[in-house]
Formats: sequence, C-alpha cells, structure tokens
Amino acid sequence: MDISRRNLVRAGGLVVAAAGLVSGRTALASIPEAPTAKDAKTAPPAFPNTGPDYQPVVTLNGWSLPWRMNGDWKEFHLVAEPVVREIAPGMVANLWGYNGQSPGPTLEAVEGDKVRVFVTNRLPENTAVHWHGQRLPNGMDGVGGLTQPHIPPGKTFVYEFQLRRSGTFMYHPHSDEMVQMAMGMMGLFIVHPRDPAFRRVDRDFAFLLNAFDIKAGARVPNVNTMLDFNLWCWNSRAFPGIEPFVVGKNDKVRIRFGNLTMTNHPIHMHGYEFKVSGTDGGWVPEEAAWPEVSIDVAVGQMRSFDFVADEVGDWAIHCHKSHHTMNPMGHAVKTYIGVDKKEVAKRIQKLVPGYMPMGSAGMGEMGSMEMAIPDNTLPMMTGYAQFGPVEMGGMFSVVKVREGLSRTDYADPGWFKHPEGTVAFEYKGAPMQNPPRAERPKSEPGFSVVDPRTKPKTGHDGHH
Ligand SMILES: [Cu+2]
Repeated sequence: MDISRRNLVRAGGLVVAAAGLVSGRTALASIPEAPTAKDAKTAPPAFPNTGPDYQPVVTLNGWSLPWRMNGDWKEFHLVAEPVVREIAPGMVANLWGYNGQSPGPTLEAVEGDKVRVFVTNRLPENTAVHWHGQRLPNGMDGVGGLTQPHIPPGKTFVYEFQLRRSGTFMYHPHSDEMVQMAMGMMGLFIVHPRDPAFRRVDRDFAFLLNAFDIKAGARVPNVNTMLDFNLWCWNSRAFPGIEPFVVGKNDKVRIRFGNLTMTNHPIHMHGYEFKVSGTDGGWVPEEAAWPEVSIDVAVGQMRSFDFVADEVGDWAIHCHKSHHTMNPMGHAVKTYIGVDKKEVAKRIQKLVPGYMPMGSAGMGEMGSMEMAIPDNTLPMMTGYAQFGPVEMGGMFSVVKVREGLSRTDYADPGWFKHPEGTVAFEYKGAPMQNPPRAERPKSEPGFSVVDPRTKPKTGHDGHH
C-alpha cells in the first residue's frame, strides 16, 4: 500500500500545537494534508499511538485515513475525486472516490472523539457527505439542499461532530446520489469503544458491498442501471481480486460489512457458526447475539459478526446469491445443459473469435477454459486454488485460519496444508450396484416404469 504523506504518522496523528478546546471555525487557519492511496492492496492495521487504545480494523483491499490532532479535535481530510481502480487483475475502471481510491479510506476514531472532516470537491459536479448511522447535529448530516448547501466543485466544506456511540458506520454522498454511488463513492467509518476491553477482538475486518455495471471493454460504469449489474464487489474488488481474511488459530475475529448496492446479500461463511454482534443501530448485547452461518444484509444496512477461529483451514466466505459470485463475461449465453456443442462451437469460434458456448454439462468447465475475452473485463468465474479452478467470481473470498501467526501478520499464507486423511477422496472399491443411467444395460428391470394403477398396496400409503 503506497500512501503518500509528508508529515502524518501512519499509525496515529501528528499533534499540532494548539491547546485546549478549539471552538469550531476559529482554528481553521490550515487544512490537514489529504493522503492518497494509489493501489488496491490491503493496508496493515493502523494502531493508534495517541489517545485511547483500540484494535484497528483491516479494510479489505483498502486502508485507514491518517489524521492530525488540532487541540482536542481529530482532523481528517477527504478529497472527492475521479480515481482509477483495479477491480481485479486484468480490469481497471474509471470511478469516482475519495483520496485516490474507491471506496474512500476508512475513518477510524473513538467514541467521544470530536472529529472534524474537511471535504474537498474535485468532482465535475456538486457533492455532499452523509455520515450514515451517526448521531450528530442535523446541519452536519450531509444531505445536500436539505441540511446544507451542496459543495460546489473546487470548494472545501468542514463537518464537525462528536462521536456519540461506537459501532460500524459508513459515509457516502447525498448529492446526485444515484450517480455518485454508482460511480463508487463511499467509505467506512468505524467508531471504537471508549473502553478498549469492550467486545474486543484480535482481528477486525471491514468492507463495503458495492456493484457496478461496466460493459466488456468499457471503463466507466453505467450509472442508470437499476438492477442488472455485472460486477459484484467487496470494496470495489471482485474475486480473485479480493484479498483473503488472514486469521490466527483461536483468534477472536470480527467481520463487518455494509451494503451500498441495490439488492440484499446473504453473506455466508463456511466452517463456523458465528454470532451477529452488531448492526448500524449499535451493538447486539452479548447475551442476545444470535448464531448464524449466513446473515443477510439489506440495502443500506451494516452487519458485524464475531467468531473464535478454532478450525484451521481455507474457509470460503461469499454472498450466497449464486449470480453474485460471477463476473461479467458469459451471462448472455443460453442454457444448453445436456447438449453436446463442442463441434458446433469450434465452427462458430472460427467465425466469431471468443465465442463461448455455455457448458453442456454445466458451467463448471468454463472455470478451467482458456478463453479469449475482450480487453478490460473479467471472465465469468475464475480463480485457481491448490485443487483446480474455484469457478467463482464477484463477492467471494477465503478466510485462511493458520496456526502460529503473529498477532500482526496478515500476509497471505498460501493454500492450507491438509493433514493426511482429511481431504475428500475418490472411491476405488467395488462398483456400485445401480450404475449411472448412461452405463445401465437397456434390459435392466429396475428401469421399467411402475404403473401406479397396478402397484401393489403396501399398507403404508396412508389411506384405506
Ligand atoms: Cu449478493
């Protein structure tokens, strides 16, 4: 992660000499620096070196914005601007975001903090920033036209409020919202509890769900799309571009996510039951946190769940809507399961390079097919792991739980080494008694249709 900055300390704030309570406008002689990120790697957690202790979040394929202290105000600077974002290797998109990336950087602060956020508008149109879920004075709520004038291009506005409760929040425009969110403008706002021991975990991950409609070969999202998106993303990344969740065995883990797409997403994690610990309305009391293996997150909602990572392995985590674990190429094809199209496909491919029939045994074979696709798009399902193609795209990643990781080690540990005898294996014993239909002799009696009228009464069919 390349975060350009001159005088900001990565893990904390530069303390500016200004004592006592700074009352709003009087101390705004200078504007804080606005660091930018140039790539989509996951930044390591930014541990605080001033103020109360907390376990910082790890933003998937993202980063947290450094701040500076000005008196007792924590100052951040967001710059709304056009950005170029890699969605996954092989595809970049021209989006709008903040500080060089979409989503913008994660803001992290502590319950009770006074935060001052400078927002500079480098877009070609007005914007405004809404602090989704926060308790704040109405005039700081960021609804352009309703609670404040829109921020015109070239201008900087200042938001000031005290963080009244801890939890998982987000920020997004409330100004030409349909266009600006479709272009990728959004970010996470994590407020940590004042008491560092409260519901503390060892690893705390966060991401936003977002979706784009970018035609093959194009780079700019279609902002008028209502439902038919073709890129289902976590933090503007699609599998295999989404980094894994790297976790140490027996770590307490929290995963937080918010949904800024136009549909709901049942987020499913393999290998564990987890407890739903928070919504954007706040913490679910520990005794009321309910167990799940999938939790649906509706549009505009945030959810967090907690678990103890006591099972090592490579555990899939994904949206359970199967079309949301797919990338763009190939959705327009017809269904031909059961039809052998190999020969005809070869002939069509001579005329139409890149022609792709849907698999005649399913679509799985597409995952391993070397297929010429147009520039700047992604194959429908892709991603390789140690046993072959994963046949997934979109909203999919892997929770990699390993023994012996240091507390701050988030580096991808590679694929899980399964203990001997713990991987599903091919049966090589005696052949089955009822072989698959294709292998059955035509004369096999078990094949004949039983006429229900002549079926003998068994006495167990429930009527007399
Ligand atoms: Cu989904």
